Amino acid sequence: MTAAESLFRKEFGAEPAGLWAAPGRVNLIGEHTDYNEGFVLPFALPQRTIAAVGPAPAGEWTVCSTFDAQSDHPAATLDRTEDSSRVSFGVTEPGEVTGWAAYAAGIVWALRDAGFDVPGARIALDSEVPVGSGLSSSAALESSVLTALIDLGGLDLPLELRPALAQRAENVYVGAPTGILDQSASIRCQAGRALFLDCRSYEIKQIPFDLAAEGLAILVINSNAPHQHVDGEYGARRKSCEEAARILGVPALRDVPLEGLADALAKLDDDVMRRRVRHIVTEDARVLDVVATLRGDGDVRAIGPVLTAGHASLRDDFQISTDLLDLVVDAAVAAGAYGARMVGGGFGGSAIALVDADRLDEITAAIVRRFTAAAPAAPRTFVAVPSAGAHRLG
Ligand code: GAF
Repeated sequence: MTAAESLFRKEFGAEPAGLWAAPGRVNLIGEHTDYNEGFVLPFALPQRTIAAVGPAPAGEWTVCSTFDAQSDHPAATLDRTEDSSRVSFGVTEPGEVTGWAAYAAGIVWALRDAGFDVPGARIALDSEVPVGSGLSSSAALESSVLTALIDLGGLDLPLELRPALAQRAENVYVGAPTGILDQSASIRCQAGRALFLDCRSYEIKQIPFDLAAEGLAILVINSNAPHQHVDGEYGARRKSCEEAARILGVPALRDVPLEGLADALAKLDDDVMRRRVRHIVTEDARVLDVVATLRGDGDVRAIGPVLTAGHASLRDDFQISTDLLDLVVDAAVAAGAYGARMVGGGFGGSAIALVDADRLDEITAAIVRRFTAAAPAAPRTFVAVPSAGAHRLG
């Protein structure tokens, strides 16, 4: 029995009507390009949030979880604890429910705001996605609740429209100005594939991504430094990109082609803004480059240097890496990884490394050695296997 199911029984003294799961994600390449209407290439993790859900009277929702509720900003500091915490709410407006429960209340709000008759529900949540690790624990929570409420209420919301609704919950209800990457990954990814998403049209292509068949693996290294958007750095990056697009006279930075980069940079006075633009324009090109390699007949290992170049761009131009993430990337490449980069929003969280499967232990040990010489605790590491998006378990 899952922890979510046991929690449901304990809290509500009944059996849930069903179980729904939604995964965290790794973004192979395409960081901060989502809110610039560009390209991303995530895949879903086997780690997921599980929601055990049962009916409740109309207009009543109760959520309980194995998360710790003491948090000003749940995305940053949500954590697993022994104790559950429980929050009940009726029809609310953005901001009324805070802490981790805001993600669930935000989904109820966004569904209702879109005109859906959302069924009352009791929801017990447990998550395997490491929190604050840049692996999208908040989107996993949102997507598990969204999928459960849609199924429970028989709501007619096609898969392709779900990520934008979950993003709205996060932007408007929770108040985090994030893009659509994480919710798209959690909802639309498929096992054995990476999701190539155009963040303007929401058009997707499922790209076969079977690394094991190539003798390769993606190692995830969690730096244990919770990534945080609280200090406004994420919002500041977003503003700078939007301001640059306005000055350049384009709808979004996605509209600056790589060949037009030098001209665009020449039109910007501010050095910081030039760096932000250079990252976004080159990052979109890197996504297309990696997709072309994965879809071609060539060697998948060729994506390695593109990943490492993406890290350099996040470090030097977008300026969102940390010393520990830089150290992880350097150590991985020095130990023989084909490429490595930090993933997610930045300022902490995780990095990934593309390695030969038969050198996994050796390369992991080398990274851990370098890391522990510089940090108080060892990083948490695991191999990321491209897994399924949100679905009903039973
Ligand atoms: C965070 C955000 F939630 C995403 O929308 C995306 O911008 C990502 O940072 C950076 O690529 O995960």
